[in-house]
Amino acid sequence: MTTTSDQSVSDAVTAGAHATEIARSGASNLRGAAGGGADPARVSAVVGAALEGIRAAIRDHKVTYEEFDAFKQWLIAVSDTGEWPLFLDVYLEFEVEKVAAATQQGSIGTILGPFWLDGQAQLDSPATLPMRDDEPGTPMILAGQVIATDGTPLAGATVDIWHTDADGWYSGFASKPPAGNLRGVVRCDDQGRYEIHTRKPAPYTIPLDGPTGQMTQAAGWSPWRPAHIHLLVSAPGHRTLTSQLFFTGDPYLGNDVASADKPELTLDPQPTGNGDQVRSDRDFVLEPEA
Ligand code: MBD
Ligand code: FE
Repeated sequence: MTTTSDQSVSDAVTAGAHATEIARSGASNLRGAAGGGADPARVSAVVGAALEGIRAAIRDHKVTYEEFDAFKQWLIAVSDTGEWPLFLDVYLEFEVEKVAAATQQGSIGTILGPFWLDGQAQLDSPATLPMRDDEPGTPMILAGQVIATDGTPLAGATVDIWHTDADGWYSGFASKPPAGNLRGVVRCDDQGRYEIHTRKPAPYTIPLDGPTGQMTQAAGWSPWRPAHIHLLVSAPGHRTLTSQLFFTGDPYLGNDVASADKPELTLDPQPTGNGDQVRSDRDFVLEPEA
């Protein structure tokens, strides 16, 4: 893992290097092992279409040599900063997810993104995520049940959850939160029920000091994602659901830089009467493995 003590290293480089290290092994891509095969017709069709898209942009917009050189330098910077996982997950993953979702049953999901980490705290429901003594933000309970498409409660289900703190930082990728903060793998009870105590996350901006953020701002696009909770919901013999949950009233809903928010994934947490604590209930439906 990249050191976070060197303050001269930007958050973009710190996050990028770590995300690249994970993506290199393929471990972050839980939906598809072993990538595209070597079928020449498919390579020609897909790569050809992608290249033609770029050539069309050059023709249609009369791209100059200065712009071509700037493009080269930008691509090199994406590599140098380790931002390929960030760039690809922000600007392309949602289309891949749509393709995958077209043949999936059960709860609607969305993209994984670049910030999942393996090996986090294993907790039994009801569980409190690892957090600092003075963890800022609104205390929040997320609870529900994991069931199969035929309605059977799924004993042995787990909910792998990760999200930013109330300042918008991910542990493991930003220097502020300690390792493992607001991440955990929660084992459901024998009825597939889970209850997770955490803090409400904040909206997130992609790093503005790296090439992905600079491109975004150069185009005048918003670099923000609405506040969200990432989830991987699993049960033996069932397809893992990759999802995220958002919050009603979030100013960035419908304008997510990663195009990953969906109306079906919006929570409306309600006060529990216990201080400023809020709660949302959400069930997940998993389809049997093919
Ligand atoms: C994120 O937090 C995220 O979830 C995605 C998909 C892309 C960039 C940052
Ligand atoms: Fe995220």
